Amino acid sequence: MANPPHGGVLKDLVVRDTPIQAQLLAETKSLPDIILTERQLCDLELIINGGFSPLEGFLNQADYQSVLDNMRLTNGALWPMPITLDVSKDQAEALKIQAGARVTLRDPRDDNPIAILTVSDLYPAKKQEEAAKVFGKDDRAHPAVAYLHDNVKELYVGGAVQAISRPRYYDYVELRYTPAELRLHFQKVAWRKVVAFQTRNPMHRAHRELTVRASRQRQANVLIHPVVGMTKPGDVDHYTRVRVYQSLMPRYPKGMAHLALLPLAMRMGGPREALWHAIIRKNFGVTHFIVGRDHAGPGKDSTGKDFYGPYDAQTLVTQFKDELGIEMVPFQQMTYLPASDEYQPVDEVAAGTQTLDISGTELRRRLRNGAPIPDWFSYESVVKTLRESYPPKAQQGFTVFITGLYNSGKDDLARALQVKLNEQGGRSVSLLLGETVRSELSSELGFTQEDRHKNIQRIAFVAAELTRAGAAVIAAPIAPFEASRKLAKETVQKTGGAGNFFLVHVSTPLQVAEQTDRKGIYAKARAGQIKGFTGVDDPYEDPTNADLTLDLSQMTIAEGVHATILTLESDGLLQV
Ligand code: PPS
Repeated sequence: MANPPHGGVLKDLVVRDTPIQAQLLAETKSLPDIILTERQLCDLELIINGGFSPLEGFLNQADYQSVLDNMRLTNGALWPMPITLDVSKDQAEALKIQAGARVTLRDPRDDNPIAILTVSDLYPAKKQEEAAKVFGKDDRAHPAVAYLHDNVKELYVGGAVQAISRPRYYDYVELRYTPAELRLHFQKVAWRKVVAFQTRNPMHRAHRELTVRASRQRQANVLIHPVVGMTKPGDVDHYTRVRVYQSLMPRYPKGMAHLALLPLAMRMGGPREALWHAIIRKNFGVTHFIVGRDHAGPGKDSTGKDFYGPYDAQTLVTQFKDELGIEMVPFQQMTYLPASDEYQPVDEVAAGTQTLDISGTELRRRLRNGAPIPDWFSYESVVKTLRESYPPKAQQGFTVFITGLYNSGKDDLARALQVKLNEQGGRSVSLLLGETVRSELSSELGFTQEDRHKNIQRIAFVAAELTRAGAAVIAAPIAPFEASRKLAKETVQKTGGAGNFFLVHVSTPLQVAEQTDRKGIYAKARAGQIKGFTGVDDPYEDPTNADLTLDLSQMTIAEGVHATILTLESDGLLQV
């Protein structure tokens, strides 16, 4: 028998509203729409599938205040996290949101109607109070507090929802279980006691050992229940993590453990979040829940101190032990004992015993450098998956962005660099010369500042996509404006990841570029036949932040290429 849900009844609104689904769908045609944010969609999915039982919608003002003050709904049910639907004032006016109004809530990805909300009330978000009461302090270093101030609109809409359909997914569909489906699964495989493990990170040997220990202690089966909604910004993406979990599952004795994905939007709320996680797991039919060190911890505050103590979450969950209806399995951090080749919670390790650990930062460093990750820390299959998603520098893409005056030698440098990188091998090399881009991508653009900016952003877009795919990109436009170059760098760094962008300034003086211009373009510009020519009657802003400055009147192209190659090498990109 699976654990009864929080409040006694599983609020599976999809099942409840299936008989009137056609009617609701027809009604959506005449209703105003709210296109949900990613976080609102995660919340709504768990409202309509019963993961957030006993909620049947987004909190009204009285429940919101009660959750902030007492971690309870006004009916007394324990509920630590405000689940609110935020809208802007303009949106509320435009959609005529007022008590009694009905609004369609739509999936932002495909516009599908997920539910209809009947508005109970519209009230102001108390952002500072919410931050202080729910997350401990109004400090933007906390990701949920930053989200609250930067993303959450000023008004909350309360009200119950009627479900139309679940959000559609194409990824890992077979691993996504609703509470009802998971309960059925437990029944099918005859699991009476289930201990759930919550995670937003890749799992390694320590996590496997911890869950096996919890299972032994409580004689319960194991549910690996990772969050695939929103986690902490900067976390490993969920595709990689799910592949990691899948590769780890065969490490459990057959039939002992099961993997199911949870579309939760985490808040990193430490103790309150742990309580919330436990309630959610209870709704999924789970009987035991692991709370480890620094559960759902957001890291350091703006003064460099941890937001929460490492075991605050355990303390809070213990406080509500009797009414919670799901048993916490507390754990201290696991550590490796090389002498006995086993993992133990740190509090159980005898004084003087040698232990080994690899921190998250150290793991990222080893992935970046392709350094070994020992067997005692992780499994080969897990490391392989991580290395595919986080290739070492030597396999990452990069962009060399060469800027300089017309006929400064930048094109010759770019071509020679292409040859050298082709000789090196290992990457596909793409050359984006100014003239190629102008004819293939930007043929309708002229040479106003605005058009030049557009041209550079198109180059940046292409370079970023190629860099992300692991290519070596050499771009060589004039790119006379600092602001355009800065944005290009940001685009490549954001999309291409890893920050592999190098700005090379070919600083050959105008006079030399002009003297050696065999095509006579400068002469035409001087004669007024070409207007707004860079260096003649249009500015070139010298870069202030170039990674390399090469005056090709003072060195050969070959020397310039060597210098560029050495820069790439020093960054670890060319290591063999
Ligand atoms: S920019 O500023 O980065 O968008 O310029 P870019 O795309 O590199 O284009 C340079 C080529 O366009 C020719 N051309 C001009 N350059 C600068 N200013 C003006 N007004 C201008 N008009 C035309 C210039 O000769 C370069 O041609 P290629 O074919 O590359 O030699």
